[in-house]
Amino acid sequence: MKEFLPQTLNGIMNKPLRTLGKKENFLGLEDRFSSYSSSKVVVLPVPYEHTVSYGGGTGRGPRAILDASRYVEFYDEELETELCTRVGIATLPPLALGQSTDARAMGKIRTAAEKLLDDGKFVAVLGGEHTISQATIRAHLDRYPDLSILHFDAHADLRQAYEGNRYSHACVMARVCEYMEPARIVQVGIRALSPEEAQFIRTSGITTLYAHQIRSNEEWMAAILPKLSPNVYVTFDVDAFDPPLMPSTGTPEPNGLQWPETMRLLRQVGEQRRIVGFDVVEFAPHRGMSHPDYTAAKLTYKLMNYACRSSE
Ligand SMILES: [Mn+2]
Repeated sequence: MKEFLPQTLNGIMNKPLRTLGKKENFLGLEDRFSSYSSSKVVVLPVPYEHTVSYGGGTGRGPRAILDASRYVEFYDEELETELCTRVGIATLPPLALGQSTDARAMGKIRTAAEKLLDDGKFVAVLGGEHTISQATIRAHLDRYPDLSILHFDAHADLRQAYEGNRYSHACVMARVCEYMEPARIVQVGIRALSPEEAQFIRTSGITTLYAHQIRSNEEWMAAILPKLSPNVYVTFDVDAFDPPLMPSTGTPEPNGLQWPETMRLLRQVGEQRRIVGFDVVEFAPHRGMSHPDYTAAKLTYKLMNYACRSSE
């Protein structure tokens, strides 16, 4: 397989990096809280949509999350902090991938994430389809060699190929397993997979908490932290959530995660490990239905809050 290699920055990102203003950026922040140089957190929108298998629309995901985010309160009552004015959150324009797909697109996404990490930023990626995570995880692994992955999803995403494409969103964790040991991956909320994927889970050393196990064991969370290394990347497919909470995704599956238990887990990980980066992917907004947009925006800000707590 042709590996996705870093690409040159020319044409992918403007230099110096342009950021979105108050009317377009995450949370609707004034310049002094959202300039690139003064911000610790950088939002990288990646509207990549190429291998839809059921419902489409993930290409519109980042814009809808940014639009909804202006209604999210700056203050987090649980952590008693106003993160955005304290550390700064810059939002980049959507990554310009042109007609690039598959390996070439992944190379560009990896390069963009590496550039932000080189600048000392905390990278928050907004998808786009899940495919993109293989590139952003790779960039973080290069920076944090002990990296482990906390993967929220309804699907195992461990197929070798789907509809003939190894870069399908249904294959993203199989691609990740080609460059890091499966034992460093913890999957949560899984409830749709093939027999081959189930067999891989039994034999590879990956940790998978199926939705039915979560529902039958109140202590399910205790199995997760021991599997995570000090530095953790969170990849969050929004279809991990229960469809009434998150209907705006291409392949909604019943029996999903609820909001309070998900926040409890993320808070624990933020307190006991260091969350070094994350992505929120597979969000596909429905016109005329706003609550999922807001939920995705709130999830993004909560992830930032829990992550920045761990870096203090
Ligand atoms: Mn999924």
